[in-house]
Amino acid sequence: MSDRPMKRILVTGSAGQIGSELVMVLREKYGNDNVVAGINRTQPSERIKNSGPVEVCDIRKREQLDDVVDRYDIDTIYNMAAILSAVGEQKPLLAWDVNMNGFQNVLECAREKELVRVMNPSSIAAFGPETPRINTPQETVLKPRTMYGVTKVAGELLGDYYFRKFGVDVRGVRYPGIISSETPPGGGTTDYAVAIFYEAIKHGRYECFVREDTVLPMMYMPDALKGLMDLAEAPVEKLEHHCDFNLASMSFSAGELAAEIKKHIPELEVTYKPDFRQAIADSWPQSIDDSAARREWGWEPSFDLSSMTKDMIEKLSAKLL
Ligand code: NAD
Ligand code: AKB
Repeated sequence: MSDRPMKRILVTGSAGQIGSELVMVLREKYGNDNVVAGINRTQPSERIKNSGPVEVCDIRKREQLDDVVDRYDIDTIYNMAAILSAVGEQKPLLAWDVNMNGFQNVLECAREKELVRVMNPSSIAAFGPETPRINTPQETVLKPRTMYGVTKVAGELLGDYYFRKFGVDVRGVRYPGIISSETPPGGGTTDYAVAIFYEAIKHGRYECFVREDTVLPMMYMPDALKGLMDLAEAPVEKLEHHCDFNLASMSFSAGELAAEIKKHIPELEVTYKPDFRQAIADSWPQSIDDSAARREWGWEPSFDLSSMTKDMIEKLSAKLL
C-alpha cells in the first residue's frame, strides 16, 4: 500500500451530476492542469472545458483509459462514470457493462500501472427490502432488487478484493440521493428531490413521481464532494472499511421537502403520481448509520434540510431567472 501523494487525477464521468462539480473542486485543490475531465458522449460544462484538460474516456474501453492515464501520468482515478438506478432498470445490460466491466477496467488499469488510489462511489442502492430501513447499519443485508444495486454491491466487493489481493488502494462511500444545482441528475430514483427545485422556480408546480410520504436519505453536493475528498486523503492505516462506507446527512419525505420549499416559494403546488421508481424508493433505507465513517476518517456533514433548501433556491434562482 502506498503513501504516495495524489498529484494527477482523472475523473471519469465528468459531465455527470457529481463529476461536473468534483472536477472543479479537485482543480482548485490540485491545480487545473493536474485534473483531467474524462467524458463519454455528453459534453462537459464550459467551466470544465475552459479550465483544464478534457479527454474522451469510455471506461468500457481499456485502451482509452490506459492512453489517458499514460499521457497525463495519472496516479489517481475518481470513477464517476455510471448508469444510475432508473436508467439501469430500463437498460440493465448497459448498467452491468458500465458499472461492472467499466469499473473492472479502472481497477485493472490501477493495478497494472500501480496507481496511488481509486475512488469509486457506491450508493444506498446497495441495500434492499430485507435491509433494516431505519438507521441502516454499516454491516447488514445487501440484497438489492435493481441492476444498479446489484452492480453497487458487486463493485464494493470487487474494490475490497483488489485492496486485499493486489494492494490497490480503492475507496468508496455509499452516497444517499445527491441534491445539487449545477448539473441535473442523470436518471436515478432520487432525481425528484432535485427536479422539484427546478420546477418550483420555473413554473411554481411539480408532479412528483414518488408518494408524498416517501422518505429517503439525501445529501447536499458540497457535503458529498467534501466527504469523498476527505476519504481520499484519510491515512490508510486508519481505515477498517474501504469501498462501502455508509454516509448520512439528512432524511425527509417528499412532502416535507415540498413544505420546506414552500417557505420560500409559497405558491408552489405539488401533486404526486408514483411510477416504477416508487418500488425502487420503497426498497431503500430511510435513514443511515454512518458512525464508521465518522470514526474512521472524521466524516461530518454541514447541511440540513433547511440550509440546503435555502442555498439551492438562491443558486438556482440566480441561474434560471
Ligand atoms: P450521472 O448519471 O449524473 O453521471 C454519470 C456520467 O457517466 C454521465 O456523464 C455519463 O455520460 C457517464 N458515462 C456513462 N457511461 C460511461 C462510460 N461507459 N464511460 C465513461 N463515462 C460514462 O451520475 P452521478 O450522479 O454523477 O454519479 C456518479 C457516481 O456517484 C456513480 O457511481 C453513482 O452511482 C454514484 N451515486 C450518485 C448518487 C446521486 O444521487 N447522484 C447517489 C449515490 C451514488
Ligand atoms: C439513484 O437514485 O439512482 C441515485 C442513487 C441514490 O444512487 N441517486
